[in-house]
Amino acid sequence: MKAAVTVYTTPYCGFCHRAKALLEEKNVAFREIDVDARPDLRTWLVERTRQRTVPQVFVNGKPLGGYTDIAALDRAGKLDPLLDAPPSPDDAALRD
Ligand SMILES: N[C@@H](CCC(=O)N[C@@H](CS)C(=O)NCC(=O)O)C(=O)O
Repeated sequence: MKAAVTVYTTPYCGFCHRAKALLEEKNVAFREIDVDARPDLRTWLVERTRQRTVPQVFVNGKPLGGYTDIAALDRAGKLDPLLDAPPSPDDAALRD
């Protein structure tokens, strides 16, 4: 899995744990950013994803949504190809 994966989370969030577990099952390395005490990042995430929940999973700068979204992509066989694609300098920048 070559993609650059970032997961925005909060502690005590069941969907965050499930998203991370799915990625860990696939041996995907990912960066986790805790937005619990970061209202600035929360605001940016809403602007970027149009969603107000965590987790928010980004692959090579592209927002994929939360756990149910990546699980649906996985069931459809569409997640692994995204995770196998290497990052490019043109990828949208993320915040931390
Ligand atoms: N379908 C979403 C549901 C995510 C969700 O409901 N997350 C909760 C935390 S586990 C949330 O963000 N609630 C609103 C909030 O914390 O502000 C997913 O699978 O990621």
